[in-house]
Amino acid sequence: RFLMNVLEHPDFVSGHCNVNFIDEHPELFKFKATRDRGTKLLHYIADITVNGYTGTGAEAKPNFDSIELPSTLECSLAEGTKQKFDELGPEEFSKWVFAQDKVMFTDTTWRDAHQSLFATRLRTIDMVRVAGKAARGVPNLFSLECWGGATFDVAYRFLHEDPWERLRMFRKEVPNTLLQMLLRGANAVGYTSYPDNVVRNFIQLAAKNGVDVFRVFDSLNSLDNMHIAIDEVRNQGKLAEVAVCYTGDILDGSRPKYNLQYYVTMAKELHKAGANIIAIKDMAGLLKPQAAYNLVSALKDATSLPIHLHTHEGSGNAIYTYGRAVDAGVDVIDLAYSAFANGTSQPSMNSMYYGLTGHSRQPSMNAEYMQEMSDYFGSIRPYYRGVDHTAPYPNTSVYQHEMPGGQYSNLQQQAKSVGLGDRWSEIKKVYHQVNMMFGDIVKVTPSSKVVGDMTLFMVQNNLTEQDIYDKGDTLDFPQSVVEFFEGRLGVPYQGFPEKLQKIILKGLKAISKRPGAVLQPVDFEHVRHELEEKGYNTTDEDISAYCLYPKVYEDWSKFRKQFGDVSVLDTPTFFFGMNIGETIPVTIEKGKTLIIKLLLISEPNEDGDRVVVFEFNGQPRSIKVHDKH
Ligand code: 3PY
Ligand code: ZN
Repeated sequence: RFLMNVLEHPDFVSGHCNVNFIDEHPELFKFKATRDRGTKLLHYIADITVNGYTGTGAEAKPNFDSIELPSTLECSLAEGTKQKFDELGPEEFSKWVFAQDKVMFTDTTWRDAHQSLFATRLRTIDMVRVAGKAARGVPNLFSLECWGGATFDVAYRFLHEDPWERLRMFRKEVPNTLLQMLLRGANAVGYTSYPDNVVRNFIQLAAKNGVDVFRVFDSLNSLDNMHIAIDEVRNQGKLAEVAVCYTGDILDGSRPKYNLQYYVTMAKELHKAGANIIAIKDMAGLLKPQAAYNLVSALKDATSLPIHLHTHEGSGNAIYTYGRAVDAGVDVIDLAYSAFANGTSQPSMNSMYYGLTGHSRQPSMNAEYMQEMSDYFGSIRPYYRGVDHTAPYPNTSVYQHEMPGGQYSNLQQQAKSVGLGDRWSEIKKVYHQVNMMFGDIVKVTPSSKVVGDMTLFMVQNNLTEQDIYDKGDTLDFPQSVVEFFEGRLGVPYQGFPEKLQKIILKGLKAISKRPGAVLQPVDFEHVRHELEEKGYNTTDEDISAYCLYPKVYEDWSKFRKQFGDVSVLDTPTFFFGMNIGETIPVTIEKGKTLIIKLLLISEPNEDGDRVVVFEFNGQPRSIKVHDKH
């Protein structure tokens, strides 16, 4: 180690050292407690075994059934939309999609399905294991939605993974199908507005690492907040799929704010702004079947772009909604394998395929293989039971509360964590009330989070709507709510409710420009230097992640130093640790597998520390862990 310290010392490297070099540099004798990859993993396993996974607590690892792997297809990889797109480029590809008679499917199993069902916790290892099989067995999809939305920060924050690495693995495994991500316009993959150059840089890197289709939306349907993203996606030669977020009910004449004309006007504006495809983003599952028919028909009349419809099953009507949309000529629809479908997720791809039997627009798919894929996802879903709590049956209350599918499971968890778990029905009602107080806004990340924060604030403090108006000047509103009324996410359609805005801002001035226009550009080289000094990675992707989520990125970097790359652990071990006497193989890289056996766990000493003894590649290894119970 001493020799390494000398060899790595900057003065030694640059030749600035004399005979007193060693005497003048006492730090050469400081040896960093470097641990090898295996030892770091043992520390993680020991900690999880003793203390449990954060948020779900210690539980003996259950006896899960073995994984049902889809069969290995010997057939060569069929060409798909990726080759078509690379050959035609965005404009011509968009025309090609428009000209298809058959409806195309986007598979959301890898992003929105698990974001909506179990708080985005699906680990890379469980996806990448079968991504290549999906590419072979289900090759004629429009796209795989596998990145963006909440997956970016959750990967770092809760799964201790590198989301960029996940994307690269997908690209390698799936060379024939377009890879799609969800991008929150000026909010990128975050919950706030970012400087324009941060958004552009992020898009450049996402494109470089493998994203083909960027579904761009804004949480207030503000085109102002999407221009930069659309422009950069187009600069990269990628597909700009731009979304109108659907809220309210075009069939309800008593609530005319978001009527059919509103969506038609917006779709035309998106076309003018450079969209290659128009997405209807029904993030809560509010689009009723007849409304879908009317809306898709109207948008098909209004623009010459393909229409890609996204919805959530929640109410139980979504597959019927898709059926009507297909009748109206929708070009692409979003679905997930059955085992990850329904509830707050997308409708089942398997069911939809069969549901279109006899319909002239039924796509040609390998239904048996889709079933095998679903069986696989069904076999790994129990691993996530610690976070997988949404009801599997339809709930039409979504038509009242209008909470996005991706928010539902998260807000419920959040409510539980602040002791409001038993007031969930009330929370859903107050959520609707808050939406109306805010002027009936589009609710999707991050605007939905603002409504959620205000809701929890009111329920927790037992505040009625009237209380807010009567004693608002004495209340300390959540930061996200104050920033929202300052205009930091932009301005909602038809503006803010002035009376409430005044109460919440307490004299603070709202910004009058697009949020991105008032944020200083970031100096990426400066950030690189900062990360270097802190001893973190300094790739462009790391810098981008740090610009979006400084604290999350730093915590992840520290975690990595301490525990290494835990993404290589199988999911039961990741969440539950090991049982005494159990042996697991851990492949840390191709051809390098560690064999780990848990031998015993001591009683805690008076400081609360336990010793966890493993057999590691045949050698005994003891790890000290503080028991936090
Ligand atoms: C996200 O922004 O993560 C969403 O899924 C919105 O629907
Ligand atoms: Zn969604």
